[in-house]
Amino acid sequence: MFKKILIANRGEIALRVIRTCKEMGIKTVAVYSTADADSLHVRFADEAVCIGPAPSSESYLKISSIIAAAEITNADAIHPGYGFLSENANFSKICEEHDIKFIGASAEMIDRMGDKASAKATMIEAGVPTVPGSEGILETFEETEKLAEEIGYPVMLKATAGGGGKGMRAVWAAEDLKKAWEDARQEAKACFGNDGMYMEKLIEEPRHIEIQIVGDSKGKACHLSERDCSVQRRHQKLTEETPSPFMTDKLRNDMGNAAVKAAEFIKYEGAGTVEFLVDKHRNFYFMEMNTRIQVEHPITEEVVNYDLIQEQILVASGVPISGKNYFPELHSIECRINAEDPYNGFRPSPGKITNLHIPGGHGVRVDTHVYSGYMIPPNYDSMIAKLITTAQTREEAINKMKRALDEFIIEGIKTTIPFHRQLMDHPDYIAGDYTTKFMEDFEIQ
Ligand code: MV4
Repeated sequence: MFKKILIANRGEIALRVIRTCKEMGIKTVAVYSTADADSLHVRFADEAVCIGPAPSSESYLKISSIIAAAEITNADAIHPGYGFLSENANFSKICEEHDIKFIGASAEMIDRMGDKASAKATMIEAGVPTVPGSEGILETFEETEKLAEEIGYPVMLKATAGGGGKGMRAVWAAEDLKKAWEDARQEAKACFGNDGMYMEKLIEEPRHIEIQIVGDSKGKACHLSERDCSVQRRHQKLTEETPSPFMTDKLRNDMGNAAVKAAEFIKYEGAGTVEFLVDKHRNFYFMEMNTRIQVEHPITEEVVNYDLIQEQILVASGVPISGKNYFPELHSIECRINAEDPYNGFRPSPGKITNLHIPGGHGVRVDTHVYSGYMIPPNYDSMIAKLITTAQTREEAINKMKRALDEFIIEGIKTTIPFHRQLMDHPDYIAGDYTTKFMEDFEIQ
């Protein structure tokens, strides 16, 4: 087992990893930028190393500084959290070259799943349902035009180096294809330096339902059921829940088994998430595979009573998984509390938290790194807390979420609390009747 783990991240996920390490008797090393000198992950880690100034590119993304911190503290593993270097194949490779265990996917796996067209080709080989479309990258516009006619409009053009909606265009009619093709390639080139595009039949008003999986070093994988992440604004998840209100036992088994088949086919090691698009007929199609722990992992932990960070560390140290699958015994909802103003286009609202009261009570979990007097730096992601409520039924979990949101006091900055509070009163949300289109029609009062 590892003696000392360096957490190459900040904020709530750094605290989350430190907590589990302490419970496992593993020493921890925090890395921090000068903007995070007063952060709680610095305070609660056994050791802390300043790795540079505020800008991420000079600190949390600076591979040489992080490796140096691991060397001088003699850390035998690095947990990357999510975001930052968590899906950076080069970082995974450099850790391996320095004999530091990267608690995440191998460089080869990150590359294979990071390239969306190659991920899709892999899933087709594995026999996982995928959206009908091109076999790999589209070489010319003529080929694209011909294939769109064969598939039938509407179609979706997607960047192979993309993800999270960048370099993606929905095309509803033939006359719009040329411009969409050029715009998407230009955007992909600008964002990823790779304008490789592929095409799929457009799935109208899909749900985003993802399956948590864990694979071990013996080639075995299991699933821990689903998370419904359909409530998103500009590809930013706002709230997630498990079980999905759209799920049936059959669909859960079919999706869970497909995700396990995918993980075992690629011999996936560690915690991962297989994202699916689900249409209104409950057909599901592979969308993407994430090779990291996700922001929303706590709702899964709450309903199957399982520490996913501990599992990541155990699997990385070679401990085999039990192999059984996990099914929700409860209902859990997560609301992402961001330092953003929902009444002004969700624009960031950094600054000092002058007063803070964190909700509690039965079935309430708050994963956060903020404290009263904390200065939210403008350099990083705007999420400051995750409010998670868990109960026997969805109705009770929603009720508990309303009570907890009303109790959550954060003064000195704007937050998305008012948005979440209104969401919990929205009839379509309460009915579980929402897709990825939901936020397009949501008007905050
Ligand atoms: C799609 C789709 C409809 N049809 N693919 C969005 C980002 C990336 N995860 C893929 N996405 C989509 N791919 C086909 N063939 C609709 C989306 C989509 C979406 C998917 C999940 C969650 C939110 C979304 C918001 C807009 C579009």
